[in-house]
Amino acid sequence: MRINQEHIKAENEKSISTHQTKLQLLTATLDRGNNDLEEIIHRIAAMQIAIPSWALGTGGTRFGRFAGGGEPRSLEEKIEDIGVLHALNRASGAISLHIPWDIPENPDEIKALADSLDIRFDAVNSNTFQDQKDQSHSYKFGSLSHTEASARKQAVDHNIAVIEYGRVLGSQSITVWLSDGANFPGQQNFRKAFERTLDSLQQIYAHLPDDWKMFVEYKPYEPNFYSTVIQDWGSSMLLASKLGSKAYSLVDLGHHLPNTNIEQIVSRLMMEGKLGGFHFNDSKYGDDDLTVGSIKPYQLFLIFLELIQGMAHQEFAWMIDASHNVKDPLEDLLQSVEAILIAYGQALLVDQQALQEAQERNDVVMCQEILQHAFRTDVRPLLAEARLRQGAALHPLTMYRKMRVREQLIKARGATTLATGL
Ligand SMILES: [Mn+2]
Repeated sequence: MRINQEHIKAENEKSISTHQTKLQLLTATLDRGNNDLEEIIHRIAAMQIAIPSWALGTGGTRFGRFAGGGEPRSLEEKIEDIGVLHALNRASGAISLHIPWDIPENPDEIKALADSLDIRFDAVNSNTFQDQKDQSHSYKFGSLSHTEASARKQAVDHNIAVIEYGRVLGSQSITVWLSDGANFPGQQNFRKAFERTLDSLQQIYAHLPDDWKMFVEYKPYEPNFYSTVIQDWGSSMLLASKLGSKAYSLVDLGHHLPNTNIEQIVSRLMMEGKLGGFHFNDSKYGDDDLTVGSIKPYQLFLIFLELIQGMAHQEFAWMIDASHNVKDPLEDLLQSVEAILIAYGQALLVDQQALQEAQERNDVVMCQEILQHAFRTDVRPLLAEARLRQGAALHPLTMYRKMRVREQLIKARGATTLATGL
């Protein structure tokens, strides 16, 4: 289904005066120059978050999956769903493909469809954490780090094939996440496993087009529970540094042990020019894949406070990497994008000069005041204004429900469809 832009415009008209009042009030309260606020609105409007192709269906856990109905049955329908999101918020103009779950069989048609919805192809993702039906070697004991050369070659070849799928569609980056590791002490030689992984990544890197980037994602545990080969940002950055200038680390918010200072990791990676991509989600305990901003919005704000310093010099690949077990996936994604933009907007509000001055004179109290003043500001009118100017909905979630999108999708696709993916 496609969203009618005229419908959005008509709905926006109904609440425009309330919006304008809120915006005027915020502008007056903030005591910032108009140019300054204009700049913030422009930057919010320019932010685009990629939606992964596996996030359009209801996610499951190892205990079960409860489909919500109307799930996309093909890559085409997944792109159409992202088109719905993008029409509503104008901030979801990219898709991140997962191969082999979403192989583009007719790349020309897929590309034309995405173009018509103003959606570009972000990083492609390889999968060597599962065995596919027709594959010769099992990944049960690893892929790029496997003890057997034939299994490693199969995993390398898969990554090269993924690059080719992406190249045809206009992607310019590949994200490699490995589940390789060990469940028990003594199972794996740490050093050999790392060296084999580096060697495999080097072979993939050799096939990377000149204008491409490779993102090396890390994760401390799961599905292996004793060790993983790329367990943290140190190992990830080490690999990226050894690989070369086109390789970067990728930070997934859920891939840290509890209470890790992620904003400091972000700062360190950016300092070395090695932060390439970011996966957004939220968590209470582990890699919980919850809606962005649902548990720790202050952490997200602090991370953006670091990120905006790097955003002035380079582009990052932004993607939502979450799973929706009990929510309508599209509603959940709208919430996640909103949470990202709120944290970004709040970070942009921080008076950087005053903060630096307070830091230099060790005025600890003022440092906290400056940060929390921005964090406690309701920046949603700035987001709404950014959307309004782009023809998107003032309130995307409200609009989604008013338009009865899910009901229409169920009518068109059925109540029992299952999207591919986890
Ligand atoms: Mn991830």
